Amino acid sequence: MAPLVGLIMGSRSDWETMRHAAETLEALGIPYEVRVVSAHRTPDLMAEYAKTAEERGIQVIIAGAGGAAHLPGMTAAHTALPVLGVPVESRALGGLDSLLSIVQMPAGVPVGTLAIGKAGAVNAALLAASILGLKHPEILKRLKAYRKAQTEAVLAHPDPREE
Ligand code: RP5
Repeated sequence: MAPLVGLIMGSRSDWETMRHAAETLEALGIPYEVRVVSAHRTPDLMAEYAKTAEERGIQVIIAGAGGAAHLPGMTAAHTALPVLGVPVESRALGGLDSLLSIVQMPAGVPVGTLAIGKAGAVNAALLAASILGLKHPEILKRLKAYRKAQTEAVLAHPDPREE
């Protein structure tokens, strides 16, 4: 099936974080493509990717980046598709730099910004599923089943001391 989600990241070094988005998309049966697209190192590729995503059938873009993390915002500047930004934890500042770079978009071009690191990557995939679920009932059904299983897993093990 043609990819519905474009999963992009600024560097191969972001994969350790962004693989959690990929794994969550797979768990929900959502077709996606994955690419390294850097706002700084490959600016022309970034613009081309963002400008052509919609015509290629992509409906949501998840963009992860760290440090001076321009990728989500610059991607959003080139497309009207929803862009979900994942701040990757940086060595120097623990990802606070990434978070502020992504979340503090000036009015006019939004990026839906998630938490720093793994939680943000997982939640970006879940939020993408919610968005896609508006017109893909089978994805909404799988998202509801995922949430139900999560709830049941917590309720089944109420004692934190048990193995
Ligand atoms: C950003 O610079 C990337 O998103 C990455 O998080 C960070 C560091 O990249 P590398 O130097 O590890 O390639 O563009």
